[in-house]
This record gives sequence, structure tokens and C-alpha cells, in this order.
Amino acid sequence: MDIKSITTKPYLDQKPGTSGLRKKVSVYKQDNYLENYIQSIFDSLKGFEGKTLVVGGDGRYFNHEAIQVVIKMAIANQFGTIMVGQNGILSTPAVSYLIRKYEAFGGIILTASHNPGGPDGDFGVKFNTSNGGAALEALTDAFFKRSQVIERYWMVDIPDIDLSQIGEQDIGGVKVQVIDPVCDYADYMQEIFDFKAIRQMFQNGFKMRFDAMNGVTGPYAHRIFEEMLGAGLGSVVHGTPLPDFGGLHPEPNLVHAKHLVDMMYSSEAVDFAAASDGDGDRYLILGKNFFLNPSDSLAIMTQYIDKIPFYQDKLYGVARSMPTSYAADFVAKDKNYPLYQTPTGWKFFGTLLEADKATICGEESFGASSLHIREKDGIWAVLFWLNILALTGQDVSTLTHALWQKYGRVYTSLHNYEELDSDTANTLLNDLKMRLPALKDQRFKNYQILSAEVFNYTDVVTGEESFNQGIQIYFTDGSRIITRLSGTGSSGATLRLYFNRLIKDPTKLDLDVQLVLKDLVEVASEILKIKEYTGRDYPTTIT
Ligand code: G16
Repeated sequence: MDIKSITTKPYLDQKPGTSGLRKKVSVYKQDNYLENYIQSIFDSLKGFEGKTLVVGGDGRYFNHEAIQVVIKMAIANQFGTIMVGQNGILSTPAVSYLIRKYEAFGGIILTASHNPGGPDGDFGVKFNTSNGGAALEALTDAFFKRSQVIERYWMVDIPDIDLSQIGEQDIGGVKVQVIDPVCDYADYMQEIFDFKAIRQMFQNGFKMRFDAMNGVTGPYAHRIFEEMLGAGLGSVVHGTPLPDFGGLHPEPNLVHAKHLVDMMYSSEAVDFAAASDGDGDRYLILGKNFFLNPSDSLAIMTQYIDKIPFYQDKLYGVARSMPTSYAADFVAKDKNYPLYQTPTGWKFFGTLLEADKATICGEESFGASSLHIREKDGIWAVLFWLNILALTGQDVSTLTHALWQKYGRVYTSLHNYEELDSDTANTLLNDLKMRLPALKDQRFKNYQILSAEVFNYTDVVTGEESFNQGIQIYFTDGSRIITRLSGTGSSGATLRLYFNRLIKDPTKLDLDVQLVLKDLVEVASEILKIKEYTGRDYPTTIT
């Protein structure tokens, strides 16, 4: 086999964000751009020769070309086995599971997650380590450093590998295994959840709709919900992974899954609806006329996790990202589970999961998962909910109202100011940081500031410190405003503003979220000087 050393020149912008290197497809299509980054990853790793690399993607535009490049470069760099999903398809959670199950050295996931796809959309590359979790900052920093000086990459000169047939091929002594993307993962889900009880619920006439949004979860959902659980053909919609997601923006939230939300608030509503994103790690849950906020979802999962046998001897604790509402904290306290608050980014949960400190983790950004893998997991979250529903015989709205009755409702919303000029967004935040000490005790409308601080994090397991992970402003009534810049966009800056307000009055649990938060939103605009800096009157999206 002819292994070639190809001369290249560095690109200076290959700095990974919250989750991998996400860029416009047009950026990735530049000469050697993808090759440089893949080689920078390999050059930063040690001891992979002869070992297994799992490779797959969410099927977005450029997946086909990119996966061939990754496989050929992995062969040239002397991995021993390359395990790849049929037709290049693997969900992010499935990659995490396969790495763990087959004790692989790591995995490369080709995805920009919930970012739009197609020729004008985004592409992304993510490396996961041998525990199945995304590479931590020290490693992604090493990738970036290497990318700045790279001068050559390794490549084999062979025809494209056929990924359409399941089976094993020998390419110059390297095994390329094309596997069913769903099989192992589906078996694992059956080990975790009570499929018998869920199947019975469907037999009793329970109806669900799962919208895969033309992302990677279609094949998983068809197999698990329709075939294994008997949800009925047609329960899964938009179930074929498409390069441009069929024009959908595969982000399961109130804005981009509006069609599903509208259906669930109409006379067509079924008992339960759910959706996932491009790479299958996010989830959205809806009941009849009811939207389940992801922060409340984490709280309810925390309530019921001890009822699921798989977890009964693993009840260690609960972790949530800082901007995720504190609804789960109340339940954790009641159940005597330690509660950890981490920065945004699923990778921060990894050390807690490894050290048996956390059993379940969740984020406001429609993510949840547990110690079963090291990524968030959309299908798992939907199955968790189906299991709770089968167990209790109640619906999503009733269970959530019971949570609110017990602890009060944390009204929660996220306002995003997208496509801001990066310098403007940074100046706004730097100015706010300077003013934080002076904000304490100040009054805005009916709100008095209790504390205003930058969130710095020290990992309780490794002691590693992560600075500047957002700004938290707490008010004396327990309300909270959080702001930070998104780390997943591919151009400009997105300023995120998260709002939480706890209302305990049992007669005020069904108010309009934006009305409840209106004053707090105005207070935030005033404190952050949003109009002054950005010229904007309103956020781009509200979820
Ligand atoms: C990624 C991370 C999540 C994070 C989300 C939003 O999710 O894995 O931990 O909450 O991005 O991050 P940001 O607010 O920085 O945009 P995904 O689904 O995009 O991989």
C-alpha cells in the first residue's frame, strides 16, 4: 500500500469550540482544510497504532467525501481497525457506546450537531477519546496548536471504500469494518429500559410521534420505536438522514420544531411527541398541549431514576450545566443525591461520570444522558420518558405539574442574539465584567441583586480550572440572569441570555413564560446595555 506524505500549509482558524471544529462547508472544502485538521488530531495522540478507530457522521452534506478522507488517513496513520457505520452513518451517542463496548482507541464524528446542513450550512469534526467522551480542552488545545504549524499529512492512494455493505475488508493489513449503525446501540437500550412495559403501553393504544428532523436518528427511531417497541408504522417522521436535512434546521426546540409543537397543540395531538437533532444527542419532549422544558425534564428524570433497575446500584449524583435551571436541585436535595454544577459543554460531565459521582446529567440546551455512555443521548432520553410514562400511567403534563406543585415552578427561557459582531459581543461582556462588583445590592424594578459574578469552575475530580464560563446575576428572590457567548456557532457571535424565576404559588403554575419573565428580561437589557452595544431591540430567537 502506497502511504504518501503530502505537503501542506497551516490554516490558522482551526480552534475547536464547545464541541469540535464547526465551520461552514465552504471553509471545510478549502484545499487540505479537513486533512490538516485530521492530521493535527492524529499528530497530537500517542499509541494508537494497531488500535481501533470508530468513524461515523450524521449524514450531512460533505459527510460522504469527508468520511473517505478520514478512513484513508486513519489507514495511512496506521490504525489497526476502522469501524465505520454503514453508509457513513453513526449517531454521536452510538459512537460513544461503540468506543466503550469495543474498547476502541477513540472515534471521529463528522457532525455540526444541530447546526444547519447543505452546501451553505455547517460541517464539523469531533474527536472522542477511549472513554467515549469528547476530547477535553487540553487535548483540543493540542489539536489547535498542531494545526498552526502542520506541514504534511499522511494519506493512502486507494479507491474509495465501499461503505454500503455490512462486512469486513482488509486494506493493506488494516481492517475496515462496516457495521450496522443501530444494532449494538438498540440492544443496549433494551438492557437499560423496560421494553416490555413500554411495548404493553403501545399495545394499549398509546400513540407517539418521533420527528428525526431528517437527521441521523431516523434509522435508530424506526428500529427501536416502530419495530422493537411496536409504536406503529408512521410513528417516526422525517426518518431518513438527508444531506440538507430536507431544509429543516435540525435543532429540536420551540422555534425549529415548531411544526411538531403546533401539531401537539392541535386536535391532531397524539399522547407523546419527541424530536432529536442532526447527530442524535439532543431531545425535545412534548405532551398534549404541553412543552416540557429540558430543565424540568432533568428534574423529573432525577425523581424516577431509582425506579429503573439498570440504575438502582448506581445512584451517585446529578449534574447540570450552570445555565440549566435549578429545578433538579430541589429533587436531588430531597433524594439525597449530590448535585454538581458544571460549565456548558457535555465534556465537563465526563470526569464526574468516570469517578462515579454523577449518574444522570442534563442541560437546558435539550441535552440529557447518564453514565451509560459519555455523550448526551436523544433516543435514550425519549426512552427514559416512555419508561416513566409506562411505569406511572400518567402523561407528561401531569407529571410536570406534580413537580411544580411540590417544589414550585422555575420559569425558564433562553434569549439568543445571533450573528453579532464578535468584537461587539466581547466588548459588551467585558464591560459587564468590569461593572459586576458595583452591581451588588443595586435595585432594578422589583429586583434586588444578591450577587453578580463570573462563573469559574474547578473540576471536583481533577482539580482542573476553567475560567470565564459565563456571568451569573442572582437576585434576592432567587431569580437569575445568566449570560455567555455560544461556543458552537460557525460565524460571528451569539450572545445567550438565560432567565430563571421561581414561583411557588400553586395558583400561578400555568402562566405565560415570557410574561412571567418580562421584567427580568428588561432588567437584563438595562444591565447589559444590549441596545447600546448591539443596536438590537429584540433577540433573534426565544426558546
Ligand atoms: C453542544 C454541547 C452542549 C452545549 C451546546 C450549546 O451541544 O455539547 O454541552 O450545551 O453545545 O453550547 P453553546 O451554548 O456553547 O452553543 P451540541 O448538541 O451542539 O453538540
